[in-house]
Amino acid sequence: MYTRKLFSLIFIRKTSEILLGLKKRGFGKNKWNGFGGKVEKGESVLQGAIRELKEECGLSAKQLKKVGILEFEFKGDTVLLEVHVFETYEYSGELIESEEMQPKWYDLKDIPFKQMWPDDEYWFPYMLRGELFKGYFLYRGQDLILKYNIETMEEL
Ligand code: 6OG
Repeated sequence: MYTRKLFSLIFIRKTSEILLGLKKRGFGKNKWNGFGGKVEKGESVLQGAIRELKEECGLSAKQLKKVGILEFEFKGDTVLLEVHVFETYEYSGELIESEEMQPKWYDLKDIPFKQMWPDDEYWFPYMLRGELFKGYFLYRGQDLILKYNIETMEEL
């Protein structure tokens, strides 16, 4: 029996830059990623995304566009992570470092894939091309992808 856990993952975009955060603690520590986290009981994925964005980097977003859904399985583990990926070009507020994340703008040419989850290198190109996508990744531990699949979607 598998248990599915819902997460949000948010990327703030500019034409040629993307905002990433260096995770300072917990799952994915020392990796650059978007902002986000577990969706809590009683909130939608979108509400969770807006909440996490504000908590982790101080920025507010009214509209987030869902661009992808990722499913992660870790061999030998019955928990499946379902991560809903959002992006926006419109935000307000002051960028701050939080206890969880150290934010930094990256030029799209300099995305630090070597210090990110290995799956990112596979699906980022879809997001950067503006394609909607669904992806599945089977990991062994947290460094090795045993199997993956990505497809583009008409809608999510
Ligand atoms: P908290 O533990 O902070 O939420 N996440 C992943 N992101 C990528 N790019 N690859 C993965 O491969 C991921 N697994 C989880 C979802 C964890 C945050 O990290 C994302 C959340 O935004 C395995 O509550």
